[in-house]
Amino acid sequence: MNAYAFFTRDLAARREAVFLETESGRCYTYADLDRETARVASLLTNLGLAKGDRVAAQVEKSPAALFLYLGALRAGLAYLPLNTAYQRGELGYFLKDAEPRVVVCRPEMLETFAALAHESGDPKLYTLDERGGGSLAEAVAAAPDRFETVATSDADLAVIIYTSGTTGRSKGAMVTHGNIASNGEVLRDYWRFTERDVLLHMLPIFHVHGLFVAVHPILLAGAKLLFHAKFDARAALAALPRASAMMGVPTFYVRLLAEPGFDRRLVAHMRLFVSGSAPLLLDTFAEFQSRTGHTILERYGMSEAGMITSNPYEGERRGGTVGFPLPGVSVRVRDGERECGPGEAGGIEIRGANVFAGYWRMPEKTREEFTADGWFKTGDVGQWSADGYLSIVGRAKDLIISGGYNVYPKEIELVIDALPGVAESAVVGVPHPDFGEAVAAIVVKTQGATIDEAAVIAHVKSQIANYKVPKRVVFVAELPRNAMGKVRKNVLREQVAQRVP
Ligand code: MLC
Ligand code: AMP
Repeated sequence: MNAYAFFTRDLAARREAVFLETESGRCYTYADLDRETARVASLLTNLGLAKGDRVAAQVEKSPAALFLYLGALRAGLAYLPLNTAYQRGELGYFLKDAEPRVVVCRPEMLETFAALAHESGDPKLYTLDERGGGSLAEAVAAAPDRFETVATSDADLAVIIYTSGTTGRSKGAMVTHGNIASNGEVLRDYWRFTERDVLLHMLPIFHVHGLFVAVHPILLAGAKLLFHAKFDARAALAALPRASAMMGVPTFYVRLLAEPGFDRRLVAHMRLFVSGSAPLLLDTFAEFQSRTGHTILERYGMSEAGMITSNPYEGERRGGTVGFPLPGVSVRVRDGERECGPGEAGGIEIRGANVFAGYWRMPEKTREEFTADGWFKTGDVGQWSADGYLSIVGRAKDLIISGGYNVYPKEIELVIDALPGVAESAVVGVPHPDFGEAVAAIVVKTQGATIDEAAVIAHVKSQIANYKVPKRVVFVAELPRNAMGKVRKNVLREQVAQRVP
């Protein structure tokens, strides 16, 4: 079934209910949702796009941006959300790889996309600004507001999400209608969303946390979103009295706790706080509990699989763990071919209707990431407790998670190494009070080179997304290596940790 049709199957009964309210108080009902997504779907279909064709968007968060996603879903097209921090080089790769037929961008990026379009199959370009204006808005406004939702099967492609790779090359995770429909329903039930809920939505909508987890259960429940363009602790304090639930990355909770006004009284009426995308530190978990009386519910997920495990709604929410496998999701922890017992660390492998269909145009890579018996290897290292709670104790993949965004060291190292005066570099993640982990670079200069920290930072900043830019650059005479010649990143991490931030 088409996931949009599934999410909105009870829409007729709640047309006048509010689906989304913006920061400025503008409300969109479920009837508006129906009309706006119909317009988007009509426009895209009338352009000649058909099932499986890609629609890419690099736009600011706005109701129109959300309707673009849901309209594409409704038309059976594959939506390709792009982080607004991505720069030209990153975007060029995604467009070439995914070959979208339509690209929607911010007005100020039109020239960049026009230049890239020539090398990537000449997609039709539209603009959309943060207020919902632009050429897309004009075209959508003129399109018919009725649309018969395109029938799709569970296996049909709904979204492609690019995740960085260990080699520096990004992979497009192919997420299907069946994946998002099943995961959305499981989360609505597990976290008990009903039409009485109001979710404070401050996450970006170009990754699965803000786009799927914080939207699909709301649609299914007929609940309401308080839809803010971005996270801001003060704005959250002002909005929380009207909310019943909130979702965020750990940095949101760290920043809320830094606000003196964030106390028990302000959130006494709240039903649920959910954290994910990165590890929630035990300190944050405990401080939140003592300050507010609420226990944050931590869950674990990834682009390739939506949500995988969750702490319970009722029962003990245990800090430092990500809870139990969600209904319909199988999780095993293995050391090689052997299943690990409680207390033993191993690779987390998963199976279920939530698991994606593979990497876009990378059959080899897809095969490598699945076991012979069909389980997806997450690349995370986990451990069971005796009573069945899963903890994430490490990552097999060489990944840094900063403020909930993933950064692969290899990608940054390649950029730094290209700078004249750099002989080689190593990038590691180090503890950071706000972002959990921060990117740090260790650089070896070529003989006689005069580059400094500012030069390296400026160079990286000019090439790739800002959250990937090292917060600190340290110069060393040589990189520590093991007997195999591999850089000993653990050693570097310890050496650099004291010097950040
Ligand atoms: C911003 N900056 C960051 C950063 N975010 N640096 C490191 N890590 C980050 N996450 C830097 C910018 O480069 C900029 O630097 C400066 O901070 C200010 O930028 P900003 O945009 O004003 O920052 P701010 O609004 O404070 O953003 C911080 C944040 C944001 C935590 C609110 O990063 C955020 O919304 N993160 C959520 C990420 C997310 O949704 N992840 C879900 C992935 S899905 P300069 O030098 O340029 O000024 C997933 C699966 C799952 O993981 O399980 O959910
Ligand atoms: P992404 O590829 O952006 O979807 O990020 C997915 C990765 O985020 C997972 O593979 C984990 O490494 C990490 N992650 C998500 N949730 C948690 C969590 N609660 N605790 C620790 N790591 C998490």
